[in-house]
Amino acid sequence: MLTRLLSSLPSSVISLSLPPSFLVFIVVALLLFLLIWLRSGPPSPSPPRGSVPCLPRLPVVGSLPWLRGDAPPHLLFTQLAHRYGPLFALYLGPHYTLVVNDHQHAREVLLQRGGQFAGRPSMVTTDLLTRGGKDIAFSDHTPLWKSHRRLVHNSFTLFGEGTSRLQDIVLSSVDALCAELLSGGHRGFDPSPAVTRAVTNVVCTLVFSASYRHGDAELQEVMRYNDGIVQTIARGGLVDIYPWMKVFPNRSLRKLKECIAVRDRLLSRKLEEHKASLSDGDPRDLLDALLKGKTDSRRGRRSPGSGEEEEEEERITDDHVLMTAAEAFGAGVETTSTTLLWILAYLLHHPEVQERVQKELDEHVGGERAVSVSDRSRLPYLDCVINEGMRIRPVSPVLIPHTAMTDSSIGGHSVSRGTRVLVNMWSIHHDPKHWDKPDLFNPDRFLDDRGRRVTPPCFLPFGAGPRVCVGESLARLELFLFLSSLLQRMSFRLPDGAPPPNLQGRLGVVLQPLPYKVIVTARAGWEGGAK
Ligand code: STR
Repeated sequence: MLTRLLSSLPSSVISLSLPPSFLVFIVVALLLFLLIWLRSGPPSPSPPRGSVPCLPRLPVVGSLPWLRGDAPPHLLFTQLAHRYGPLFALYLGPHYTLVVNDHQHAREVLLQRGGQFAGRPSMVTTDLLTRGGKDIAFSDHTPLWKSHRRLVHNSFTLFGEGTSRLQDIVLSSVDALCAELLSGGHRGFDPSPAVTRAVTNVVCTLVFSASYRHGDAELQEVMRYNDGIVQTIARGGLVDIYPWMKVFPNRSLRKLKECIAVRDRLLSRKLEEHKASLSDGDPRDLLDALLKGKTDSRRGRRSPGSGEEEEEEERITDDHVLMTAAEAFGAGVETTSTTLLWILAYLLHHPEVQERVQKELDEHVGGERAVSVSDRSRLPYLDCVINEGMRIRPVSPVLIPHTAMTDSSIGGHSVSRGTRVLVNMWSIHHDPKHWDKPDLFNPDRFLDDRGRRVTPPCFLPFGAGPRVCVGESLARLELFLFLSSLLQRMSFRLPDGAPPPNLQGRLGVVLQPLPYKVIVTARAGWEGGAK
C-alpha cells in the first residue's frame, strides 16, 4: 500500500510546474491540515532522543522531499540503508516511521517482540476496502482480530493440508490452463492472462464453490473489479498520509469505491446463498467454514459468567465473513499468479534450471499420472526453485506497515508507542552479507552440501510472527501443484530472437514482472494438456 503511495509521491507533490488550481488545492489543504493539527496535537509519537538515524524533515511534508527519485521504495530504502545504516527513521508526512533493512532487526520486530509490534496504522484506502478493518491483513491488533484470525486459520487448514480438496481444485484448473497454454500455437504469447484466470478460478472454487468456464461473465466481472482495486488501492496516494484529504474529489478513490461496490454485491449474494443452503455436513468451501466456525465459536464462548455486553463487543459479524472472503480472494489471486509469473520469467533466463526440474519430475513422478501433494517430499529441487523465486522477487518487497502497540525497542533503541515500522524484505532477501551473489537466480542456495533442503534465517517471504501470512501453507501447496503440473506437461522457451523477460518488475500493490512472451511446447504424452 504505502509503497505504491511513496512511489507516486515525487511526481505528484514535489513537481515545480504545478497548475494554479493545484496550488490553490495545496494551500487550502495545508491550512486545513494545520487547523486539524493545532486542534488535535501532533498526530505521531515523537522519536525518543538519541535514537535511530533519521532523514531530514520539514514541517507537514516530513521527509517526503528526500524520498523523490525514480526508484521504487524498496530500492530507495536499500540505498538509504547504505548511508544511514540498516535501521533508520523518516517522516512520512507527520508520521514518524522506522525502516528495518536487515534480518536481525526484522526478527526483533516480527518475532522476538512480535506481539508488541503487531499493530496496523489506519489508512483511508484500506479502511474503505475492509469496512474499517474487518479483515485480517489490515485490521489493527485487537482481541476480536485474534479470534477472527484463528477462525480464518482453522478454515484454511480444512482446505489446505488436511484434505485433498485443494489438490482436486488445482488439478482441475491446471488441466484447463495447460490446454489453454498449449493452444497458444508456435507464436509467442503473454502467459499472464491464462495464469491469472486459472489462479482466480482456484480461489473462486475455494472461497465460494464457483468454477467458471473460459469467458464466463461472472468470472470476467470478478477479474475486472479485482484489477480495478489493484490499480487504485493506495493510488488515492496522499490520502493515506493525510486522511483529511479525502474530502477533496479524487478520481482514484472514486474508482476504488465503485469496484468495492461491485465486489460487495457479488460476495453478499454468495454469502446469502451459502447461508440459505448451509447444512450440518462438511463445509463445501471457505464461506461455509467461516459461517460454521463463526456460530461454533460464539456458542463455545457463551459461558454463564460472561456478560452479554462483552459478547456483543467480541462478535464476528457477517461483515467480517464478507471481508475475509474478499481478502482471501484478493490476496490469493495477486500473490500466487505473480509468483508463478516471476518463476516462469526466471526459467526463461535459466533453461538449465527448467531442465533440472523436469528431470526430477521424470524420475520421481513420471509422465503417466498427475503430480500429487504426496510427491512434494520427493521433489526438493522444485521446492528450491519456488523458494528462490520468492527470495529474489518477493511479491511484497516492503511488508504492510506495522505499528508499536506499546513503548518498546529495536536494536537497543527505544521506540515509542504508535511508531510505524516498515520492514524492507527486499533488502533482507538481497543482503550480500548473508547471500552469495544475491542478484543471481540460484535455487541451489536452498540445498546444503548433502543435497538436503535448508531454510536460511534471512528468508522470510511470508513475513513472520503474529502477522505472518495466514495463507502461507495454502499458497505453498498451490505454487507446488501449479508449477509441478505445468513443468511435467510442457516446456517454456523464448520466442526466436525475443529478448529474455525484463526482471526489474513494476511495483503495484505487489511487485509484478513486466509482460513477456513465451512459446509453450507439450512434453511427450501431454499434447492435449491432460490425460
Ligand atoms: C489485492 C486486491 C484486492 O482485491 C484485495 C486485496 C486485499 C488483500 C491484499 C491484496 C489486495 C494485495 C496483496 C496483499 C493482500 C494482503 C496481503 C498481501 C497486500 C489489495 C501482501 O502482503 C502481498
